[in-house]
Amino acid sequence: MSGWSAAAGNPHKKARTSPYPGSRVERSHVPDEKVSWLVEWPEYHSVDYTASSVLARPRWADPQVGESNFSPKFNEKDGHVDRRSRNGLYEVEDGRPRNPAGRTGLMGRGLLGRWGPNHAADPILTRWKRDSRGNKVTHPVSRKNILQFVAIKRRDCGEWAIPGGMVDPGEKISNTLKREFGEEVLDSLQKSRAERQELEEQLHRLFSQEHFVVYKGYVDDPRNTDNAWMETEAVNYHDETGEMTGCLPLKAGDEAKEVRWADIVDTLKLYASHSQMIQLVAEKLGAHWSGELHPDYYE
Ligand code: RP5
Repeated sequence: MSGWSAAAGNPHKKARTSPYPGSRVERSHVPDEKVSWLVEWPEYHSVDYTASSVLARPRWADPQVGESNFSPKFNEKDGHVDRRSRNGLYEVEDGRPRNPAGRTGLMGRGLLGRWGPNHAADPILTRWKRDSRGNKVTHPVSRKNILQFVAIKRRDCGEWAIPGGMVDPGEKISNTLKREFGEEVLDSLQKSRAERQELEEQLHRLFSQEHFVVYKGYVDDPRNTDNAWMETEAVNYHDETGEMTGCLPLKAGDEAKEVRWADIVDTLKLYASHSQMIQLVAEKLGAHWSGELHPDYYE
């Protein structure tokens, strides 16, 4: 399984952007060649920032390192909190885990609750794009069929994204995938008990069909810091005939501004490293991904 990988000479980028999301905090500048911790950089100084919403200790956040009642077991399953990384063992320096993808210009946790990996799950629901007669639409250049996936416009940054979310402590990933999809894409939390039950049955049918794990590991997320980072498991559920998804009542939930079926093309600009995950799905299903259109096509 490929995907984002620092080793492949692809240093994280979004994890070095400023200002830090939801703040005016500027990260210190980290050039590409100094991202890796293996490159010595004695003058490296990163800005220390943890958002007040995290310091207020909601149930999903750890205490500060050094607090007397906090002795996390890094690289282990720590009670219900999974502090293992999908990218292998990570270093811990002065009690703080070190981002396996390298420097970010910011230490502390920013907006992330956990020191070390913060685990998420990303459901990628796909179907073939069809014309009004129900025939699959082919891209004029690549001659391959065009796929669509369910995308949300995130409320926090306005970027289009896969409707993923955080894994609750002790929660099974299969449950997170279904729960997040229901909340973000079908607005399940606002439905009546009867409507919710109907949606759950529909979701159960969709999510229990054959699926494939697209990617597991580090996400180049703009919220990452030197000591806290996002990891995900992205799973593709594909509706080959389009029958199961035809009457899916899409409605944006709390954390989304909009929801829609988006055509999969290489020009998609998506949140974090979501385009790489979507590309893997397109490749796996033999669908269209890239193909420059001749300018005449638009005339
Ligand atoms: C990304 O953040 C993951 O790939 C997932 O889509 C998302 C989870 O965070 P929230 O949407 O819960 O903020 O890194």
